[in-house]
Amino acid sequence: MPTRFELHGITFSGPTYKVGLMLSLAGEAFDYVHLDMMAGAHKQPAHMARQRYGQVPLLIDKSNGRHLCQSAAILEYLSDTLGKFGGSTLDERLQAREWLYWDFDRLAAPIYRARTIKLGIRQAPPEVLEDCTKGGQAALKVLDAHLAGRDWLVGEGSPSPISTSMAS
Ligand SMILES: N[C@@H](CCC(=O)N[C@@H](CS)C(=O)NCC(=O)O)C(=O)O
Repeated sequence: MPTRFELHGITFSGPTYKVGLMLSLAGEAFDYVHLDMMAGAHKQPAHMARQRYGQVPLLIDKSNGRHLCQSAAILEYLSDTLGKFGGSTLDERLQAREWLYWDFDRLAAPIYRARTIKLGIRQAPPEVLEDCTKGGQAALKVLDAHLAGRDWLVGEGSPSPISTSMAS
């Protein structure tokens, strides 16, 4: 059966993983296209024309030709169009958005940086690695504290289709 979505990324990319995970949890089959970033494929005109930042992930919605970038914005788009994980009230929706912004500000950034330094993808002095590690640990503590006694960051995890003009 033809799939609606095509995800372009690399396997060790957290943002790519986030989008693939959301598609999987939503039960949406998708095609995955590996981008050879070592060879600079992400900076080639063909990719840049569809992903203005020259990064991964890139998600193509073949049902309407949209090219989507920035993982948090993609998650919101998927939630809007698939009607899943969007929260059942405006407050839940706002809280989910808050966590998405917070994620890239406080959680993902230091953890991804520490990981690329440890993997040797990025060079940095030891104090930078230490700083990133501390930042990541502090953010994980915030997550742990919020999740104490609950299974979901927002809401109770019950199916909560949203109704927007974008929902299909
Ligand atoms: N804020 C972006 C970050 C994407 C990102 O940092 N992607 C990395 C791979 S994990 C990338 O493409 N790096 C290459 C570059 O920035 O030139 C998102 O959430 O999609």
